[in-house]
Amino acid sequence: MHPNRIFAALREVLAPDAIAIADGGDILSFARMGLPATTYLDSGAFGCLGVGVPYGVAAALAFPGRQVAVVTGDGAFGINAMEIDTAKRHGARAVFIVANNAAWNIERLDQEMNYGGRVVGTTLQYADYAMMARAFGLHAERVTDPARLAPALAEAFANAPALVDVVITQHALSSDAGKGLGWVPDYQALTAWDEAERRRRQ
Ligand SMILES: Cc1ncc(C[n+]2csc(CCOP(=O)(O)OP(=O)(O)O)c2C)c(N)n1
Ligand SMILES: [Mg+2]
Repeated sequence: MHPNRIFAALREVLAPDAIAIADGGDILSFARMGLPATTYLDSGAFGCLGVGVPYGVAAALAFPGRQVAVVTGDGAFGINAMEIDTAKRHGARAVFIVANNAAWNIERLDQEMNYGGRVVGTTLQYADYAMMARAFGLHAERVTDPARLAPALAEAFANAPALVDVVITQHALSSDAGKGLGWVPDYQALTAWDEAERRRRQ
């Protein structure tokens, strides 16, 4: 499944006042282009991984009447994944959407494209994050069929806090693919935004 399917499905289920949060590598670049929300938080210019889940918990507690959608890479999710327990215990009704590509993929792709295909330390496993979430008492579903995405998200928002584990391909090229987020652009966080800013300034 292509990661952009997640944003297409979110467009079907998010209310206009929804709060959207993104965290990860490639999935962050895709989200910056495709996540439909007017209230939006992410890991900023330095791309500090791990903020997604705690941002989601905080946003859901601060705005209990609004949908909170956290789209996070599986790598980024792992950094603060335990905080789904906090969400459950404190009734923070966020929906955590794990873009599960079994990799720190923006780095894996960087190694594949720019380091002679020597992939070292950047693969994960297609772990069952839905099973993990159920262990903490969250509603959860693992989605492999794109047709199931929008209904799974709707059910997640109805039963939040919830987690939707979406199995996606490693072979989708984001606008930042190939640079591994190793360089911080001069003006804007996303390469595509930085290039637009340069054109604007000329
Ligand atoms: C705290 C921290 N450690 C390392 C990095 C470097 N880094 C940027 S993106 C990335 C991979 C993220 O993997 P994942 O969250 O699974 O997203 P994907 O690229 O697979 O969509 C890494 C390791 C970072 N930005 N922040
Ligand atoms: Mg990943």
